[in-house]
Amino acid sequence: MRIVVLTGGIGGARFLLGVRAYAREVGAEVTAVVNVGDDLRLHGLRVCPDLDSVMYTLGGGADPERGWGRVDESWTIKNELAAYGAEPSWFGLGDRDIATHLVRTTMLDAGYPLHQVIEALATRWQPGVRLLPATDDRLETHAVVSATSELASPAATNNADAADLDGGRRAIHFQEWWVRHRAQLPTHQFVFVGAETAKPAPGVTEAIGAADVVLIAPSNPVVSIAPILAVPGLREALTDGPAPVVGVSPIIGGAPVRGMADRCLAVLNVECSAAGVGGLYGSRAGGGLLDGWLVAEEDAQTVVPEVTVRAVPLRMTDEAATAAMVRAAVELT
Ligand code: FO1
Repeated sequence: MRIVVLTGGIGGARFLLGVRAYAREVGAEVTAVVNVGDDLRLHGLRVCPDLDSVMYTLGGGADPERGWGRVDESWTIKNELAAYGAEPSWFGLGDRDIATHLVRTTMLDAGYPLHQVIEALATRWQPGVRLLPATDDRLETHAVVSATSELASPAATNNADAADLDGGRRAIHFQEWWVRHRAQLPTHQFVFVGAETAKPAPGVTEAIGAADVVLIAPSNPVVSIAPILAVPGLREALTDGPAPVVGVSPIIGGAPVRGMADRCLAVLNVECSAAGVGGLYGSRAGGGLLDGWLVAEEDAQTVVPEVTVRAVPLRMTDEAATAAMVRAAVELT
């Protein structure tokens, strides 16, 4: 059996622990197609938070409390940068983590495409699943916010990409919106810069075409899954492909399992509920994505037109509980 998982964020990385455990039970192969919209260049380094979260989590090197970055981390370089007054001070890279960014940036600057760089990094971490970035090309999630005085100038944030737009609006990088402003700014929309010309990374559409089932992890639908689907050809590979597509709800009882999906859904005027997110993805029969939608027992009444909905325990308390969710998702089709 071949399983493809669309994933991003820390919840997505933890879901993959269950996918890998289930795959080992049944002898399946897993390909994870990972969001790159959170990626950024910082202090000259290319940082890929979602790819690294998956790699460290599956490789046993993630910090269990923070969910991002390395366990047993030290912060000497961060403190040294702060002593120079180097911005941004609101986004910290740990010393161990920086080694990953150094190797990655060196390889990218030498001309290797991102998917080959990830393959090389994964030889150390042995994640047990094939990791593919959604695209090798630049695709960055930006938030279009009201240009209030809370926003420092682009120079002060070291965000050369922050763009002043018409009508007193400004587009800021996702990480500035998420980490610096904790998703609290008045926000009009998200844009996926570079998406129009991005191509799926080699292997992505092929993996989807050869899959027996495609799972959408319980990741943030707006800033983790939507940037993947924004890569031209990727959504079509899912909607036109032979494999059933089953999503797992990131919302339980009207609240995100973790993170700030509620703030992101509000920007799109989508209700923060299992039904709201299921409706956002939509049914494959109706031109959307889903054949099946796995929700929590609390949300057993959820209806998504033309989608098979099933309710099971949906908390990823440990690997066995998560593997049971994955089994339910696979068996839903
Ligand atoms: N999240 C924070 O809240 N503060 C940070 O300083 C921070 C640094 C950071 C460095 C590397 C990395 O891979 C992730 C990092 N994150 C940090 C997490 C990240 O901002 C988000 O949680 C993800 O992008 C959302 O999936």
